[in-house]
This record gives sequence, C-alpha cells and structure tokens, in this order.
Amino acid sequence: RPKLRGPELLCQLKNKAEVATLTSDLLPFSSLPWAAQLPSKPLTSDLGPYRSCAVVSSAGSLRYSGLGKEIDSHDAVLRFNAAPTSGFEKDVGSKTTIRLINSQVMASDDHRFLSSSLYSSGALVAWDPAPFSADLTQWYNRTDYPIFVQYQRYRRLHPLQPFYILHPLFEWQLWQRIQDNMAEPIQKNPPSSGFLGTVLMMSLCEVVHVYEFLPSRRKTELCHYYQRFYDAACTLGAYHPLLYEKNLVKRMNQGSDRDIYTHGRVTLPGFGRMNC
Ligand code: NCC
Repeated sequence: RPKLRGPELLCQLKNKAEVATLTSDLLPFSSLPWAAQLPSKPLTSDLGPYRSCAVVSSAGSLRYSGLGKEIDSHDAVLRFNAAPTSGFEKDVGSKTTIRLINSQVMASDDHRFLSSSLYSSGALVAWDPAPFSADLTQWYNRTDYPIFVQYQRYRRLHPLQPFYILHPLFEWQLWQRIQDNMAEPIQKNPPSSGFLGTVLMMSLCEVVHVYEFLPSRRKTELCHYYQRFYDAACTLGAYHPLLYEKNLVKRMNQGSDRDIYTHGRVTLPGFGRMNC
C-alpha cells in the first residue's frame, strides 16, 4: 500500500477516528442504577474549543528541559496518569486542564486514586483496554481493570469534577489508523495514553504541541521525569504499539526537526482547522 504523507495522514485521522465518551443514555449503562453518574453529554460538547494546547508526555527526557513556562503558556494542558507537576514546575509547568488516566492507575493501591489530590485539578478522562470488537456489554462484563467500580467511587467523592470515560471504539479506530499505515502487522493492543491524548486534543484545539513524545536530544532511559526508574521500553514500547505511534506522529508533524531535537516538540493542527 502507498505510504501516505503528512496532510493525507492528518485527514485520514480526522475522518476515520472520532473521540467518543460514554454517556448516561448508552446501553448497557442506561439500564444500570448508577447511569446518572455518567455525563449526559460527550466530552467534545463540554470541553474546548481551545486555541493552543500542550500534551505533556511523562518521558524522563522532560527532566531538566526547562519547558515549564512554555507548557503553561498554552490555553489547555493535557497530562497523563500519575504524572505530577508539584516539584517539577520548571520542567513541566503547573497547569492541568485535562488528565488522561488508564484503568490501571484507577485500580492500583500505589496510586491512591481515590484520595490523592493529584487527580483533582481539571477534567479527568479514563480509559481501559477493551476487546477489539469494542462491544460495550462484552467489555463491561470483563474490563481489564475495575474501571467502573472505581469510577463510581470517585464520582461519589468528587461529584462536581468533570469525569469522562473513553468509548473503546476510539481506541480501536486509532489502532486501525496505525496498522493501516505500517508495512508490518502490529500487536493487537490499544495505543498508549500518549497517542490517545494527542488525538483527543487535536479534536479540541486549534493547534497542539506535544512535548517529549518524540524524544529530544535529552533522550534517556529514565522512564518518567518524576521517578528514578530506568527502562528503554517506556520510550520504545512493549505492550503498546508505541514505536509505530511515534512513527505516525513524526510523519504528521508540522513543526521542524530542530524543534524535536531541542524541545522534544511536535506541532499538529487541530481537526477543526484542517481542510480535508
Ligand atoms: O508511562 P505512562 O504510560 O504513564 O506515560 C504516559 C505517556 O507518555 C508517553 N511516554 C512515557 C514515557 C516515556 N519514556 N516515553 C513516552 O513517550 C507514552 O505515550 C505514554 O502513553 C499509558 O500509556 O497509560 C502508560 O501507563 C503506564 C502506567 O500504567 C502508568 O504510568 C501508571 O503507573 C504503563 N506502565 C506500566 O504498565 C508498567 C505504560 O506502559 C503505559
């Protein structure tokens, strides 16, 4: 198959992947007693549009980057999982508009999801690796981690904080975009939070800057900027098709290679601004 170039890839992504979140009117949820805890409207009708956005990967290469001011200058900032700002403001900034978390974070005791203040700023968006079919009932009866139990508990404790759950269709639509643009078969696991969050922000923002998803000259085996743990798989991928995600983002980048090298910065257009 022909290798698509940046603008074509961007249009394909815009046309074939749609950010969807669970709403209280969707089966099987609408038939469950806690349905009213789910938002009545999808994320895209509640959040944004934002002019300029930052997606902050959790990569170790953000350490000593000094990018904090630049990141905070954006209108909206997306962060991932348990990535803190406190104590790391110089490198990653302090603004959090949206935090995208996987279901493992919600379920594991170490992350103190229900009690830590880390999760209380901005809107939360959660996701769980679902079966490829994206069938909601099948998934609901067998989630990877107990995302729905934890969601209900969190909502009871923080009823006013906006909290969405990604529709599994979105995961697999993005997976398909990656697979269709690679020459070899990729593992049938959902994309990383990094890629999900990047496309999520492309749906909400006029322009998206992604930091240290494509590693800069600071590239390191340090997994996260906030932890003393070394593993190259954090940057290259194991479970997630991370290297393929990065390949696709590299092809779609509208910024310069120099920006990647010095700032770990990629510039992507928002879907609203694209003429396809
Ligand atoms: O590590 P994680 O990801 O939370 O990182 C968020 C996103 O940043 C990008 N990243 C991170 C580190 C790095 N060196 N390079 C990067 O490019 C990736 O795009 C990544 O998605 C996840 O995707 O949800 C993930 O979550 C962790 C873990 O569950 C959480 O951090 C909570 O502890 C996963 N790690 C493990 O399961 C051990 C990771 O595989 C994916």
